[in-house]
Amino acid sequence: MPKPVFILNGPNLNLLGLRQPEIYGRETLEDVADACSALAEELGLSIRFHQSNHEGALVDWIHQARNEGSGIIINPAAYTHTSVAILDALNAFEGPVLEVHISNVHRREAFRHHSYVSLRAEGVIAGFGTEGYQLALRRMKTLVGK
Ligand code: CA2
Repeated sequence: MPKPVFILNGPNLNLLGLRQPEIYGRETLEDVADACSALAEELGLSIRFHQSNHEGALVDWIHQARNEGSGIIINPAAYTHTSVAILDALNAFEGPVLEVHISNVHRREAFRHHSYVSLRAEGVIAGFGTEGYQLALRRMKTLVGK
């Protein structure tokens, strides 16, 4: 089995399913983690699923993935649009990076249309709801699972 895929989630995603269901749906982050674990098992992958409201914690997990991870799936949430620190950390990671957004950021405010992380990501999924995480995991299997 390859090294685990790190699935990283940024600020406020701990509120998933509890607020703004019209934008982010009714599934909780725990539901998303469970669905990812089940799919990972089916695909013969392992995952490490994390969420933090703190930029530095996300940077630390990306550093950890440099030795311990095969790929990174990241929903950086609001840090998508602001964080050079997360981009720099991802640039120091050698494996594939996939960016996920639950909502279609391009249909929303102009400040959500730019992503620092997209400068590094092999692919971006936006607007597929929480199903986007599973689509990203299937793509990650293609990229790391051979
Ligand atoms: O669509 C996405 O996944 C986003 O990354 C979510 C971020 C937003 O800043 C990005 O522009 C797009 C916001 C995450 C906040 O999540 C909440 C979930 C439920 C209730 C409140 C916030």
